[in-house]
Amino acid sequence: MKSEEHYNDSDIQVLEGLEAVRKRPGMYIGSTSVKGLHHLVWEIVDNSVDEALAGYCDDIEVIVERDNVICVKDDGRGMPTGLNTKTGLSTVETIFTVLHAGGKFGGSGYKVSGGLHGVGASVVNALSSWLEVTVYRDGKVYQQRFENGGNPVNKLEVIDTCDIERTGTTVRFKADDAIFKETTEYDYDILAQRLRELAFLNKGLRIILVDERGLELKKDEFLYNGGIIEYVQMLNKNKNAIHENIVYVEGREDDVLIEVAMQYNDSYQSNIYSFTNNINTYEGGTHEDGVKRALTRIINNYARNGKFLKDNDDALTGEDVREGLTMIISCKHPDPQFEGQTKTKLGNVEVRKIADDVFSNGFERFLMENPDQAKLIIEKVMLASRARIAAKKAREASRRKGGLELTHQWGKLADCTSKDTSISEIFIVEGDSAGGSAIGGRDAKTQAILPLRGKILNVEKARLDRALSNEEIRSMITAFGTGIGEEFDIDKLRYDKIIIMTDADVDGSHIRILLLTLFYRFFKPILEQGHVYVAQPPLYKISHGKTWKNVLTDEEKDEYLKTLPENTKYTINRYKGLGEMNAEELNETTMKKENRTLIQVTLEDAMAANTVFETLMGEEVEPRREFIEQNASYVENLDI
Ligand code: 28F
Repeated sequence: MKSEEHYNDSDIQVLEGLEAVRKRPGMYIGSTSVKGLHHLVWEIVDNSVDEALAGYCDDIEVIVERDNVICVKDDGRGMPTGLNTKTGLSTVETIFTVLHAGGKFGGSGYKVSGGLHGVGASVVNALSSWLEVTVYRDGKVYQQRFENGGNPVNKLEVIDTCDIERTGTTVRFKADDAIFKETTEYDYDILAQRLRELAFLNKGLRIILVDERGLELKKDEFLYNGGIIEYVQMLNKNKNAIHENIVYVEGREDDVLIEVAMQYNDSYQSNIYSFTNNINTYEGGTHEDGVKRALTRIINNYARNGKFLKDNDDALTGEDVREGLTMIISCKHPDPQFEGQTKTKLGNVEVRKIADDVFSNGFERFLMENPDQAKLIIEKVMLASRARIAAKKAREASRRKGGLELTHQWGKLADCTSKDTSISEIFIVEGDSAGGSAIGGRDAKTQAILPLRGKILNVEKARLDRALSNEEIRSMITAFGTGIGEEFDIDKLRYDKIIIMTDADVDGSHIRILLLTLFYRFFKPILEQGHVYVAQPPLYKISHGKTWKNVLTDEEKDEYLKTLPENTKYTINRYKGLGEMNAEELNETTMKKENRTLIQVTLEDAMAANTVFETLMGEEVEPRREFIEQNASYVENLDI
C-alpha cells in the first residue's frame, strides 16, 4: 500500500471503486453464493471470448488449480501494456483497478458480457485475496500482482522474454473467502456446462477445462466448428428428429447479427433457447419474439399455399408450430438493452424486425429447397393443431360437466380464507399424511394446502390434452386459477407463493422434478415472475439438555455441533420425512413464515429440472442409465 501522502485523485477514485465492490458484492455479481463465485470465472473468461469475437483468439484454457485457484489463459493479442493517459496508470492496472474500465471495444465491437453484463475484471480483482495478470506481447512477458481485494503490490513489469509470435493474456486469482463465506470451491459441472455453451455459441473457438484438484487430472475440450448447429444436434441427440437437416439461418442487418438453428423432433415439448452476446436470455426478448412471429407466419403461408390447410381451416397457432421444436437463437448486438426480473430479456425494439426478416428469408428458402422435409414439418404441426383443438373441445366439454370448477375440486384443495392474493400461499404437499399434518398445522387465513396423491403425470411425453385429463394436474390448474395453454392468464393467479413441499428422498426429488417440469412447460410465467418456491424441511433434530434445534443440512449440523461446549451430551435424530412430522412440528419447522426456509425457484432451475427430467424420462434407456450412474448419489439428494 502506498503511504497516505502519495494518493492522487485518481487513486482515491480507484480505492473507492474497489471498496464499494467489497462492501456490496451482491450489486456487482448478484450474490456471494456459489453462483456469485462462478461469476468471477465468467467475467474473466468473457474478456477472452471478446478477444475471440474480435477475431484474435482461438484457444481459451480454464484451469482449476489446487486450493481452488482459477487460471484463465487466452492466445489473443495480449492486453495493451502502455500507459493509460486518463488514469496515469498502465492500461493493465487500469483494467484491474478502475470499475467498468474493461469496456474494451467501446461501441464498435461486441462486448460479450457475463450474466451480469460485463462488470469487468476489476470486480474480480476486488473480490479476490490475490490476482496475478501475465501478458505475452512484443516478445516480452509482463506481469502485475494485486492482493487483499485489488491493491497492486507492484507495477506492471517485464519478468521475461518470449517468442515474438507468442501473444496472449493469463489471469490467475483466488476468490476471497472473507467475501465468499459459503464456499470458494468451484463446481466442475457448472464450469463445464457454461464453457461448453460458450463453445457452441462461438463456432471454432476451442475452450479447454482442466481440474488439477483431484488425484488424477480431469480435462474436457469443447470445440464446435458447427456452432449452434452442433448445439441443436446435441439437444436432439436422445430424440427422434422428424426431418433430416438442421435448419440454419444467419444474417446481419444494421450491425445486428442473427443466427438460428432448429430441428423438429417427435416429442410434444419445445426447447427454444435464446442468447444475446452469449448471455442466456432466459426471459426471451425481441430477438426471440421476431423469430417466433416469423416461424408462425411462414409455416401458415406454406401450409396454405401447399393446400395442407384448407381455406376454412383454423390458422396454425404459435403453440402448434413450436411443438417438438428444438431451436437456438443467437443475437450479437453492439449495444444490447436487458430487461426483465433477472435482466435476461432483450429489450432492443429494432431487433424484433431484424430477427423476423433474417429468419423468415432463410426459413422460407429452406422449405422451398427441401419440399420433402417441409412436408414432414407441416404434417407434424397440423397434428399438433388438431390435438390442440381436441383439447379445447375436451376442456369445454368437461367445463360443461363442471370438470374444472373450483367447487368440483374443492374436496382436494384445503383453500385459505383470505382472498388477498398478495398474502396467500399454496403448499403442494406430497402424500396424504403430510397433507393432513399440513392442513392441521397451517395458518388457515393465508395458507392453502393441495395434497398430491402419488406421482403426477409424466408430462414429458404428454401434450396439453393428455395433461388436462390427469386429476392431479387439473386440481392444480383449478387451484392456481390461471387456466392453462392459450387461456393462461397470470393475473388470475390466486396465490403469491406456490410452495413445493416434498421429502428430501428420491421420491420427493422425483415429484419435485415432475412439478418443476410441469411449471416450466405449462406455467412458465409463474416461474418467470418468481412465484415458485421449494420448502426446506429440516433433516435433523439436535437435542441437548432442555433445548433442541432443527437443522436443514449436514453442514449446518456440523456447524451447530461445533458451537456446543466440549462435554455436552446431545442426541441427533434424522427426520424420516414430512409424513413423520406432526402438524405442530411441520408448522414450526417448515411452514411458519418466521422460522421456515424457502428456496425461490428460478427459470434456470426449472430449465435444469426439465433437462434432468428429459434424461430421466426420455425414450432412450442409455442416457438415463448414464445419468443415474454419474449422478446416483446426486440424484439421491437431488437439490434443484
Ligand atoms: C484471461 C483473460 O482479459 N484477455 C484480453 C485483450 C486484448 C486487448 C484488450 C484485452 C482497453 C480499452 C482496449 C489488445 N490489442 N483474458 C483477457 N485480451 N483487452 S483483455 O484491450 C483493452 C484495451 O480498449 C487488445 C489491441 N486491442 C485490444
